[in-house]
Amino acid sequence: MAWKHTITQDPTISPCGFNLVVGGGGSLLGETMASNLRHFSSFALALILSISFSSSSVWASQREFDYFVLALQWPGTICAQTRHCCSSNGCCRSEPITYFTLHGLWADYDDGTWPSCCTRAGFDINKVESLMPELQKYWPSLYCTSSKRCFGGKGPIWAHEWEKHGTCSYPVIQDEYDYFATTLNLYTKYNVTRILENAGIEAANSAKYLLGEVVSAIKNEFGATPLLVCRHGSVEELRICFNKDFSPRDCVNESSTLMEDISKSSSSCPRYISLPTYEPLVHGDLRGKLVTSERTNMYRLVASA
Ligand code: U2P
Repeated sequence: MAWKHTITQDPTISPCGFNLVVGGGGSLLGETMASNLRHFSSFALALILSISFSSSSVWASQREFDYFVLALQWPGTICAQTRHCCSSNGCCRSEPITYFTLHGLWADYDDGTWPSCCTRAGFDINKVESLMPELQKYWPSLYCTSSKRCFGGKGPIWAHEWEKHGTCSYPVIQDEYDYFATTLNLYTKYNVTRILENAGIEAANSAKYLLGEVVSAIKNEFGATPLLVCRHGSVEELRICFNKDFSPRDCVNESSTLMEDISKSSSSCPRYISLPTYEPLVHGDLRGKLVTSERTNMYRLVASA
């Protein structure tokens, strides 16, 4: 199981990753004749492979996924780890985020593995401009580091999620806009923060909730079993799952999969879990002057040490 997991996750060895590597043959243009001849065989091979792995055949070579995972993050847990701030980090907003935010919509296989980087359709922010207010509010990055893109370079979290997962959700999801609009619709339709609040499960540093109580609250409203990921007893992620027609379904049991998480001891939540709150590291307008707080001063001391 562990090796399968690694293989399907690694974009560099997915069919489309291979396509990218051989696509480099185009750089032969402009070289001297001698050089062209020397490289002719690799160019020919690249050309043949590029044709056979063209984007339409990538779909054919990639086994279709089985179900969707809507992965949500709990900022209270993630933002408590923030050690420095930047304008792109949602944790650094002056007002703490008090609701689950989006991590991504993932196309997974029933065996606990997932495809990744299935086509070369790179993220284009212009295509989702009309969704930007919702993306900023509900799908912020909770880190300062940029996310890895499928074929080199880094970008916003949206680029990572679309390229790694969105491109593998065909034929249910048709394109980049569809991916983000569908994800936002699911997120709004199944408001897990409200579901938990209605069950009396609210964010608080002092409160501990029975894991079973949290799972039942979601199950009762959503209609299927979620998957929780914890860090030191605090909820880090809550995942709900869908069939390809977007009807709720149980998530794949964590004990049989998610070897990566298990090795980091983060998927096994204890019997009692918490939904902590956090105080933003930096208050104020990050583009201009910063209004200091006790924690900001602490940060400055650490930074200048
Ligand atoms: O859990 C660690 C990372 O593995 C990817 N993942 C996990 C479970 C799953 O069902 N599908 C899946 O893709 C996620 O990778 P990311 O999108 O963050 O790159 C998850 O964070």
